[in-house]
Amino acid sequence: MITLYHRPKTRSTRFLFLLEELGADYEVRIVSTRSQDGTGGVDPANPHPHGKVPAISDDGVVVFESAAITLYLTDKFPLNRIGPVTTDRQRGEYLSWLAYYAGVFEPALISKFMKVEVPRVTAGWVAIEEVMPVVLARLARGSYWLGEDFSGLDVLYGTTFAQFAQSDLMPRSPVLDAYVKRIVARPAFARAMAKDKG
Ligand SMILES: N[C@@H](CCC(=O)N[C@@H](CS)C(=O)NCC(=O)O)C(=O)O
Repeated sequence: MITLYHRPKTRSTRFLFLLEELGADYEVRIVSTRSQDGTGGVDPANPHPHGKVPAISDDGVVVFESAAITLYLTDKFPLNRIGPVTTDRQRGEYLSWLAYYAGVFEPALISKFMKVEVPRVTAGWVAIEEVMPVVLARLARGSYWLGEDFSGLDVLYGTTFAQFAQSDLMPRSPVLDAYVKRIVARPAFARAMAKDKG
């Protein structure tokens, strides 16, 4: 049985979405985390090394970090075909964009949010202004990140764009708007949102 360590309306919400997409058997354990306003605290029940969410435990096997959890879960439920398996030609693409999410995309977004200039060569990531043309070219190729098949990448990127596409962190883009519409129209997304409310 998979346990999702979760705090509503955080990065762990997207794993309600992925677990619903996968049709997985899972339980949700609500934990406290530190909040920006100084309230809250690390929950001793949470196995994440920094007391963050998300984390999952699968019969005692702990996985943390959104990209790792995505890969773990889509590998665990290969029949649902929500992530290319090791023998699939798209596997390399899948791994690359999962790592890009954690190592380039999110740092770029957070740098912009925090108004921190990205030093072009010394940082391992680039500014969001350099990321978004790559992302938009990618999304213009098909309905989802990997083409016509929904994947774990759409859980990560799709939920982030659902939150930020209308913010001043992002360029206005019909391609992005159409992508977000497709993501939030998925029945599993609606189920996840209902569960997130409790
Ligand atoms: N890189 C992590 C980020 C996780 C993260 O920062 N989660 C926030 C909630 S959205 C959190 O738990 N913050 C509380 C804290 O930092 O103690 C991931 O993608 O899984």
